[in-house]
Amino acid sequence: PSTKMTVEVERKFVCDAEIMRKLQDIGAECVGEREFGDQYFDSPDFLLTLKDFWLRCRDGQWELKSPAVSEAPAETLCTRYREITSLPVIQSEVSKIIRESNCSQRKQIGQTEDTPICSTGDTKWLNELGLVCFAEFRTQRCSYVLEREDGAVRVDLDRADFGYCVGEIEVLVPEGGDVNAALQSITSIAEQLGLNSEKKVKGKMDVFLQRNRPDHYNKLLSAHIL
Ligand code: V4E
Repeated sequence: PSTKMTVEVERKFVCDAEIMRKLQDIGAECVGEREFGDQYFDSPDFLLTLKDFWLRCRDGQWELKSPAVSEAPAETLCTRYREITSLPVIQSEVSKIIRESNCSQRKQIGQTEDTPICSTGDTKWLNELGLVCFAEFRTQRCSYVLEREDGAVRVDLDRADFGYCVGEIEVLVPEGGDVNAALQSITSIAEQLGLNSEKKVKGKMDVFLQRNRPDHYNKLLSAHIL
């Protein structure tokens, strides 16, 4: 399986009524609107998300986001996550985390060291690793692209079905690529859009958990994950 990975560098922002006009003014091109459904999975004791790992199925496409390590200095407004989309690689990474934790802290929940990860049934591997869906919601997304000298920057305007709107300026950097350049592009576009808030903006997951899973939300807050 392909192990190609990318790092997603992203800054969220609060959308105002003027945002679409502002995007057009700075030369962003609307590349379409779509709707998708996300399901996020974790163990009942939050092993993945407490490590800042986010396992998602979006309309049948699996993705695992994990914190990216990079040389670029820490920056509070932008996040950096490594993204894996190959299901076998995702299964192997997730299995490693769950098994490591089972060995060190948790009671065995049925599987042994050499349990094969089976992908024949859709949910079999999830069951074998004891993973359950903890968040499910749909999003309507308007996407814009800004072509810059050093590559494309994407701006997504999201509306989740539980009534929360958020914008994201995002650059995908191939593993080993220039994260600093991506941070600079994002900062410069944020300035052009007149986003001058220094506060970190909540993502859809923040708001979903706060409303629907307060215990999980508080655990992640205490662990400084959200
Ligand atoms: C990484 C993460 C989560 C997974 C969802 O990531 P996000 O980019 O927020 O969602 P979305 O729908 O825009 O995904 P995309 O289409 O870009 O793949 S949920 C929480 N986190 C961690 C996190 C954080 N700690 N702080 C901020 C500002 N964002 C995310």
